[in-house]
Amino acid sequence: MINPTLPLLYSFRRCPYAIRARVALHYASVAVTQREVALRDKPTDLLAISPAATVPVLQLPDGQVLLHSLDIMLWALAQHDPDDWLGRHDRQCELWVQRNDDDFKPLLDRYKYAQRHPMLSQEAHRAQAVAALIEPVEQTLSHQPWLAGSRPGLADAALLPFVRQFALVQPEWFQAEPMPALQRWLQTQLSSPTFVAVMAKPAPAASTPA
Ligand SMILES: N[C@@H](CCC(=O)N[C@@H](CS)C(=O)NCC(=O)O)C(=O)O
Repeated sequence: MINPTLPLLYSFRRCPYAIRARVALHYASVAVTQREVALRDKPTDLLAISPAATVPVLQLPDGQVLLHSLDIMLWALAQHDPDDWLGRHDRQCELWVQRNDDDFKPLLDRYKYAQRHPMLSQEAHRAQAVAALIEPVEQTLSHQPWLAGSRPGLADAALLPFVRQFALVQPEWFQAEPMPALQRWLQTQLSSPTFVAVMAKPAPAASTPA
């Protein structure tokens, strides 16, 4: 049953964009009704409000619709921002997100689905992804614990699900690589109560009694 007084979040559990939106909503303690979407069978009410029909989408009770993960994050932080992530949302933070979304994500997809891009070996795809984001993040984190400095911020949450995906492609290779700062940063966030909560499996839809 959908509660019309709560924002409605169309989500997909494993989608990195949806994960970053859920992390921000959870951090901001914003209650939402969450609707898990099957990407191959999108609900008609999602198609009606989102021309691109991507997830996440957040529909607010006043009818406003947020179609991008970053807009959902910023909206959530505007509601409540207990550790002042917005205070550290500067040009550098924007550049990290841009580098992640525009440069790293397509390379990550090629590394993940290397057999669909046989002009390069999987190792070569991986090396491109490392150069685009992984190496610069490791360098930054080797002299400060978080991307914005001494405290976590929006960039850490925004990049986390994508770096997680990268780590999961070849987990043994990832663990063996000398990237201690990045590995610690990733592990700290993956074991945080917020991340654990947002990755909980959605409850199955209630079945109609026979
Ligand atoms: N710019 C969007 C991108 C979202 C996106 O691409 N989500 C993927 C899933 S991870 C999606 O919905 N793809 C559409 C599809 O698979 O049909 C955002 O930041 O929210």
